[in-house]
Amino acid sequence: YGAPGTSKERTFIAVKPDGVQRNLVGEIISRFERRGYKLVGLKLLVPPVELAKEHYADLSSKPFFAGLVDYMTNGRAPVVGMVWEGPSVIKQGRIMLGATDPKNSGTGTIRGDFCLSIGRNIVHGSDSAESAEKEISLWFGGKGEVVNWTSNNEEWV
Ligand code: 3AN
Repeated sequence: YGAPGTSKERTFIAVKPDGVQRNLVGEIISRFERRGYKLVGLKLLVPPVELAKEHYADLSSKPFFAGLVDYMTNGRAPVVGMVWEGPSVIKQGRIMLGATDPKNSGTGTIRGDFCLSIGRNIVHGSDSAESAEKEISLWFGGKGEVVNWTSNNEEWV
C-alpha cells in the first residue's frame, strides 16, 4: 500500500484553518470522493507546533515561516488531515488543488474556485512521492491511523 505509481498510491491532503473556518471541509472531501479516490485516513486537530515546523521544514528559512506555523497551530481553527489513495493521486491531487498562489490557480481547481491569497490558500497537498511518505508518517504515524479497505467503487471508476 502507498507505493507511488501503483493503484494504491497515497498522498497527504489537509484542509488548513482558513478552509475549516470557511466551511469548505465537505466540499474538498467531496471533490476527492467524486473523482474516485478513496479516503484512508482522516483527523481533525490543532497541530502541535513541532508537527507544523516539521511539516513545513523546507520553508524554515522563509520570512513567512513563523507566521505560517502560528496560523496552523494557534487554535483559532483546527486542521483536517487526510490520506487519499488511488492512481496518480499525488500529481492529480496537486492539480485538483491548483497553483500555490491563487492568482495563478485555474478556475475549476479548489484554490481557483475558493480563494484569493497565498497566505490563505485553504488546502495543502504533498508535492512529490517523498513528501507524501514523509507527511503521511508525520500526521498519521500511529498504528491503525491509515486504514486499508476495499471500495466497491474500484470496479466501476
Ligand atoms: P504548497 O502549499 O502549494 O505546497 P508551498 O509549500 O510553497 O506551497 O507553501 C506552503 C504554504 O506556505 C502555502 N500553502 C502558503 O500557505 C504559505 N506560503 C507560501 N508562500 C507564501 C508567501 N509568499 N506568503 C505567505 N505565505 C506563503
